[in-house]
Amino acid sequence: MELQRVSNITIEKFVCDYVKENRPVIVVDAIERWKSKHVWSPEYFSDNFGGSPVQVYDDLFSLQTVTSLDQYFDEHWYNNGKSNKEQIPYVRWYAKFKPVDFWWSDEAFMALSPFWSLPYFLPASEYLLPYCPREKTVTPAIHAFPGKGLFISAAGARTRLHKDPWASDAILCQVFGEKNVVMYHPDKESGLKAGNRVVDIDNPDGEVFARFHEIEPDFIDVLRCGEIIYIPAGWFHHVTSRSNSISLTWNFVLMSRWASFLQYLLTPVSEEDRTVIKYFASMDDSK
Ligand SMILES: O=C(O)CCC(=O)C(=O)O
Repeated sequence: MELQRVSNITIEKFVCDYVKENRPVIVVDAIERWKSKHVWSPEYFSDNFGGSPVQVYDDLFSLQTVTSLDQYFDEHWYNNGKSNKEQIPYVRWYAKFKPVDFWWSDEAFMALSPFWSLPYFLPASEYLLPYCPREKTVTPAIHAFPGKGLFISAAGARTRLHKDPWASDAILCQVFGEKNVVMYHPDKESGLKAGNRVVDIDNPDGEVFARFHEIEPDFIDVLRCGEIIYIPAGWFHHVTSRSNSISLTWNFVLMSRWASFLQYLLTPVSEEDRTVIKYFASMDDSK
């Protein structure tokens, strides 16, 4: 089943029909309002950030190495699938989300900030993560958000099935290329997870995930260039780059989601996740 696609949706309707209902959706007409097509290209990225060190991951969230963006482009992007690697590396170039020095993408985000803005259907205020009370406003184009990053991937690179941390929702803006997206409702977690392992849907281990073949995805779709997908908390998603691809992404928790966020905080939260939550729990304009 394909995801619902909407356009010209008000913030109120988006929050009421999708955030509160925990329902994924694709918004087709937000990126076109940015009027900044020229910056979302490998040429622009190479000219402006080619020498920058970027974080290169495996097909989940294990950091493999740090290289320059141009080196990633040369080895994987312009190689047209000639790389023999079974697993195509993936640049997840995150902005700072915890208080440690690292090769974050904050400078690149600062340079890109004139060219995009908070998508028109998202609230500018009343967030728990990053903390933003009613009298202030926040935008991922400028401010820190958990999981905010530039995702740069060669054709075939994938992000294996997972659900996002911090009981947070995610936004994925497809600014270059296309991605296949497969999604499973949070209720299906028991058949998709075994301990800390999540099934690899492209290559399921039948012994560990014995019930997996009985579980149907709720959505299978293609996220096209110019589209934005909203991934609500708890939804499992598996994303594969159909072509070379650039996406902008970030996570958030709206105040309207306080009950599920509180419930999550009452579960055993890992030290790593706790550090991130603490980092975003106060609104500090220097971030
Ligand atoms: O685009 C991808 O490869 C994965 C995106 C994702 O998992 C997310 O936004 O949470």
